Amino acid sequence: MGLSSAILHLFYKFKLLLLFTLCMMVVAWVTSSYLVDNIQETSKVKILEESFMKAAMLEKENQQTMEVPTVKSTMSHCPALSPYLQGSSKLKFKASLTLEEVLKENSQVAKGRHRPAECLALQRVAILIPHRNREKHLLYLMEHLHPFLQRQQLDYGVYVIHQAGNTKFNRAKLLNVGYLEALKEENWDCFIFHDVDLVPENDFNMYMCDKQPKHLVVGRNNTGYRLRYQGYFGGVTALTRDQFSKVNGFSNNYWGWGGEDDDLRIRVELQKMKVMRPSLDVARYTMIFHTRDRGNEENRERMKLLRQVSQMWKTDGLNSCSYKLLSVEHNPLYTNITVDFNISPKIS
Ligand code: UDH
Ligand code: MN
Repeated sequence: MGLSSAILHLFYKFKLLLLFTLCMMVVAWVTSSYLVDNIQETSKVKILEESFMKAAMLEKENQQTMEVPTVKSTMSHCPALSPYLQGSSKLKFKASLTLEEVLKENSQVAKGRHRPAECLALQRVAILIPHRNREKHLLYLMEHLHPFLQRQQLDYGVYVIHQAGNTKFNRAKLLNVGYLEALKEENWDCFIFHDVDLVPENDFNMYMCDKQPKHLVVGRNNTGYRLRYQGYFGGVTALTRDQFSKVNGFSNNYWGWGGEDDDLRIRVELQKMKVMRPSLDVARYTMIFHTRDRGNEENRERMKLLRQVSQMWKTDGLNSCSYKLLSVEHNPLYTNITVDFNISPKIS
């Protein structure tokens, strides 16, 4: 082999090597880019997966918050003074008023309860009405009270505590029952103890509790819109859950008419609390005319009982209120609680 052919052979080998190296480089490049792509793909999938998980979790969290009554968590409190108040109104009591009419006017009330849709009410208020044989008065009160309480933007519930049978009427004990039974349903902040025949004339007379027990009937039509007497604490009063429990509620021992409201005032004073009253221009009521009821004759024992309040209040009241619960019915306009006080003296 000559020199030139040897050089040619070497050159040929070199070309082959170059070709081989080039091939190897291509193979290496293809595999490496595939691998890199693969790695990138995997991390892309991972990121996507993670974001999916996050989104799913967020949605779940959102759903969970949606399931809780969102009103409570997102709404702000109602203003101190409701924008719906109208002030004084001339009350009318139509003789032909029917339950159907009152129900129609108050279709938004269910089980005697209502709360504002636009804001969180400042207080949860239970209205307790002692009752027997005053159906027409109850109808008039429902007609006026529901719109009145809604204009005040309250979260409220109405309870009528009905005394079964015809034994002597006991207003105070019925109100104790109302307090105890209403608290089984809801953690009410404030209790309004309300006669069935007193209709408020001015919606600036707020049905809310205060730092001190409140007396709301400063004036009424049948007393010439004057306080009946110094210290009068009857008709309609407002006490917080704690104020009422502090005095051990009403006495259970007042059968028939009179004295139980004075007894409560003495209990309040014994606890160093002070009765407060709104101003006379708003705390005005119309009492639907009535005569004395059978079964609610004047209680001649009341003066004697009133002299013993300081010895009695601790053991006579909420903690000693025994009764037979006959029924709890949820009517559209109120919850009706029927009780039997078979231990009371019979009507003479
Ligand atoms: N109540 C009843 N049924 C009764 C007795 C009393 O539902 O049979 C309730 C009702 O909520 C009433 C409250 O107890 O508003 C107080 O009783 P009341 O209205 O008889 O007391 P008031 O002081 O009247 O208003 C006393 C007798 C009125 C005699 C009038 C004569 N001029
Ligand atoms: Mn009355």
